[in-house]
Amino acid sequence: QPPVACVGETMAALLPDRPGPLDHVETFRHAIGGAEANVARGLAALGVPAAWIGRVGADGFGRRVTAELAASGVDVSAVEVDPRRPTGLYVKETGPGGSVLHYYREGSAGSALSPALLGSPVLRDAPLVHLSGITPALSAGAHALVAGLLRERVPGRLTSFDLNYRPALWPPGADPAATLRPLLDAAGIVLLGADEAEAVLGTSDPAKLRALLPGPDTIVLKDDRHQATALTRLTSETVTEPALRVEVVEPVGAGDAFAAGFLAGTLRGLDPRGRLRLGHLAAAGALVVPGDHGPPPPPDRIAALLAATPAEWA
Ligand code: KDG
Repeated sequence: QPPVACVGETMAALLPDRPGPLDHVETFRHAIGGAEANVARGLAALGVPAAWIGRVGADGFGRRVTAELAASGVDVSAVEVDPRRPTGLYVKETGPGGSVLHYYREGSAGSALSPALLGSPVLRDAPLVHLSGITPALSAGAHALVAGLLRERVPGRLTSFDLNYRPALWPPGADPAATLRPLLDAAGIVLLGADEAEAVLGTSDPAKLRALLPGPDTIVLKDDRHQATALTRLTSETVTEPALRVEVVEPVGAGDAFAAGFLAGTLRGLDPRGRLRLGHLAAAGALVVPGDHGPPPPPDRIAALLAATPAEWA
């Protein structure tokens, strides 16, 4: 079975050992992070073969990215090593208002993604290509790759696009809405948070969103951490499912885990409610840890919760 292809930049991540301003932090844990690779990891944890396709520098951070993804069961056979550019990096700062990611990724190997990748065999055979709104902000070449993948209609191939709006990444003078809207509209499955929808599309009203984005078969609108709604075109059905209540430690990565669960459910042929539930289950695992990736839910718990009545679920 060919792996799902998740395309984007993965960085080294430095996670502080305590909350507070960075100038007071003495010790950081070396981890890795990147939205699309987080999805690949989440898929692999749910038993769905997944590949991460991206670029790293010929440096220790890059070797760490590739080794850690491979150790998580992600196919890294299509990863490119750039001898001239460094691996990107982000440093997380955690405070009472939440987490801020400080990026050190301009001119990184990952930001030099380009349509040269379009011929990659892993991409050609993938049943699903997963992309996000982070990549088009990185460079003109990265934007062209994402646009090319969404435009290219390959029979039997699904595309999914997580809006992942990161205002800090867009250069001054850029128009993120004008760039992102056609990309969202070209995808088969779109995932977006209500706050991001407001910021980029000016609305989080499901009917208005659908009018702005007539293209996707499925739009998944996530309302903060409380619920998610799937708008499916084929059945014109709208299904809303509440999130699981968990003790949140740190939310970064939960959206990616949700996407992994939703996509795994889609590939397994679950109905929209089951897809949303698998998304919430995977997200719950990421919410209870300080890093981007939580422990995968045990398969028996997944099976029980997918079959739960509404009262047992929420
Ligand atoms: O979704 C989590 C990501 O935000 C994090 O892993 C870093 O990819 C990242 C980004 O660009 O923000």
